Amino acid sequence: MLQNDSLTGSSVLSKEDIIDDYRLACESRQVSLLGRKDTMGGRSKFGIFGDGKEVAQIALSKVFQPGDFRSGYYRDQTIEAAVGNLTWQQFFAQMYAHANLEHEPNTGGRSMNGHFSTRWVDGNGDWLDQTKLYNSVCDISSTAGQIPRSVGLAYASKLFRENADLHSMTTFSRKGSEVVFSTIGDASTSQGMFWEAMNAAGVLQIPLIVSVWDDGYGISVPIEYQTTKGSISKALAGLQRNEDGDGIEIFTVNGWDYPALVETYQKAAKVSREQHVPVLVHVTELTQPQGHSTSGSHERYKSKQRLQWEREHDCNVRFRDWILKNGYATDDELEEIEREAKEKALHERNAAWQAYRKELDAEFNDTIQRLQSVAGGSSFAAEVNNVILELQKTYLPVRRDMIAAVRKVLRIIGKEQNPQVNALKAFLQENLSVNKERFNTHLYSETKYSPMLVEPVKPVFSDSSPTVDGREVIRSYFNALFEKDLRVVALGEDIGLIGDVNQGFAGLQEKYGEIRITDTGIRETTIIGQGIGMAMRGLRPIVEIQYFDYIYYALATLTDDLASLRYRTAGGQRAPLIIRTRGHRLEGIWHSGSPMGTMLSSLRGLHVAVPRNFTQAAGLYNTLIQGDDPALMVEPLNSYRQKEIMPDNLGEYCIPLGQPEILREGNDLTIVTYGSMCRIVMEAASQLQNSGIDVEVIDVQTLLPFDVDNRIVESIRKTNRVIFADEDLPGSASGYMMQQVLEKQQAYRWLDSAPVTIAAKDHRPPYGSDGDYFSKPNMDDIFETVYEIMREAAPDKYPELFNA
Ligand SMILES: Cc1ncc(C[n+]2csc(CCOP(=O)(O)OP(=O)(O)O)c2C)c(N)n1
Repeated sequence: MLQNDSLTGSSVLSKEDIIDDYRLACESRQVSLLGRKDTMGGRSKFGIFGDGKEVAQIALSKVFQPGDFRSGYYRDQTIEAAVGNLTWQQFFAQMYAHANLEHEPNTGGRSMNGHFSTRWVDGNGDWLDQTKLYNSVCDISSTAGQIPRSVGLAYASKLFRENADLHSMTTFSRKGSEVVFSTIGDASTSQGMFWEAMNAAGVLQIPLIVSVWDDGYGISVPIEYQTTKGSISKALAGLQRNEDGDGIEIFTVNGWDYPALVETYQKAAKVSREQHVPVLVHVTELTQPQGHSTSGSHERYKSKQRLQWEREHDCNVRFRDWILKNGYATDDELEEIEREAKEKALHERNAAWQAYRKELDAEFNDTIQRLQSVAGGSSFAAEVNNVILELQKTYLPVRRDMIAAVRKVLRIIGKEQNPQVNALKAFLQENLSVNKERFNTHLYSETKYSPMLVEPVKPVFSDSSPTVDGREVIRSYFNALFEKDLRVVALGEDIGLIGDVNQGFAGLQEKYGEIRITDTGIRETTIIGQGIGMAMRGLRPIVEIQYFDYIYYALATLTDDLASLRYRTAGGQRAPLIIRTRGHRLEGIWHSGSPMGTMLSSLRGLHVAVPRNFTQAAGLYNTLIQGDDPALMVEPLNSYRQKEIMPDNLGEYCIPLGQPEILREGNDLTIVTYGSMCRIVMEAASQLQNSGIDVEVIDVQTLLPFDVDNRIVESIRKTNRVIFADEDLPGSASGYMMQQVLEKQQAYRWLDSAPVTIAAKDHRPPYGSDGDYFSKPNMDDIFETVYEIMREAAPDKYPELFNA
């Protein structure tokens, strides 16, 4: 009678297990149904649910062990509940955007529903013991965006297994026995990220189990439009491992077939955990009982036949039939379970709603009372009362409504002087600050490990400090770092065997082994993903994007996943990954890029360092490696062969973030710049000196953060004139610097001349020295721009340079 005879060992299912599973499947279904109703009824803005995928997720969760990772997407509510990460009350709290970590610990109300996570960082900023957690990386909405980092999470297991020096990191790994469960919808496998990751996983041989929840559609677009042969397992068949060599294991199983699913996941987890083989589990014939999300109805694009087929193949219905057919429970018993599940879902939903409204209603009543007391003593009572009435009429008022009403009232009566008005003003300020904490925090580390708190240490030079190429400085720094910190690993294209295209790692693979300094395929997105996943597991990866211009390939992963991680978890997760790249001027359209503005717009949440040479780079790396934030380091591509004096204390000195350096003092005009432009600006400054113009040159060193102590305004106070110079596009990073200094530091107050930006031309720089000269700002441009500013201010002192 038992249909699960094929299940082996301790995992043979008992009747109790099966009934518990059915109960969970029913509860999960009920919360999906209720969730949709809640959105339709206006309680939440949006809903997306895991209905139709319950049974497969239960099967997966049976092999999900403490220490393993889920790196999935918005359908995974059943896995999360099954492993105990999610209560249904929390599920609803997230739907309501309950911005309170006690109620919504996944994201503190920051993400829409279906975005789950476990918290890894305790109140002191220390890592929790990940080997005891069912780790769940906070989901992102971008389809397939979860896949690149999954590679890194699984790759970390490989490092933990193969590098004995890491075996002491017992709160992160049990010698690499952790597997990573990644999940993805069938349509999202169309994304390049997915293909890149599957190939990388096959190459790397890592314990990554990718489940494709195949319900045949990506919103309305059917699988035939998405996937070659209409089947991801068929399309990927060439990766199937066989006796000839490595590859991935591929399983295909119907999503309504409970025993087959349980068995499949047992096999998948065993081979992956024990042998570090990547696995694809293609779960077919899944359904979407309520359609894609609350945004639409699937009746619009599914035929009647398809809808009928979905009803018949609903995994919960099939599971029920199987239980009955095999005598594990009677119809009455199952009905009782279904009734209880419905009740439980309702109860949890009501509890979530009450907890959510309780906070808001208390604030609402308080606000009304304060407004009323202000109205009482005001000569504008009628107008204030109108605002109160409007607020009282609001359906399910939220904080926005309350604070907007308070601000409106203050605009009406703000000039009146009485204790109530003052109290209302104070109330507003307090509220703004509480909500700032609620919604605007944790973009960067607020822990004791913030790189902003790293003690600066100055580089030390002595008579015996050698003068060497810049590349030798950075290589020696990496050598010192790898010697000192066993958690540090580096990977990227060409960094292993040849020590990177500019020799920054020359000889270091030989010294520290392939496991620590590793060549990768040409796959920028998963290089970043590999770094993110490793950093999430306590390692300190430095991953390389070979040339800055190629960072665009990985930009989606950088911005959606890495940059948002700490913020979207309200400080619960972090990935202190350092990305190393080389940029600014060299030669050619794809090797001269300095797209700093793009980085500044996309990468808030990362620190962005733009050192002018390798002495500075080494000190900035050393600060970043001690912090717990991610960062991008743009090394100056044309400086690897420039001579520098090698500091005696490499690996010890730390250059603080957000501290500009004055490279040259002057009284007439301030030039704010960074990176490779420093040298050109310094040359211009020295030539300008010959014309009697005394320029102050400031290297900002890091663009994020930017001059945290407002030192640049002090310079402008003295010179009263400023140029922001870089080689990005006009209005890009130079515009950002201008905003930071003129607006934030209020430097406009001290200006006697119009502020000016000097940037590159709008197009990418052509190849060759002439292309560079006529496209990027050069010494002559800077000289003349400065001179013209000075001439405009004092034409008698500075005669026309030459007739144009
Ligand atoms: C990069 C990106 N493109 C488009 C979307 C909009 N979108 C959200 S879900 C979805 C369909 C996903 O279908 P599938 O991968 O099959 O997963 P399912 O929702 O069916 O489980 C689309 C197009 C998105 N979230 N991210």
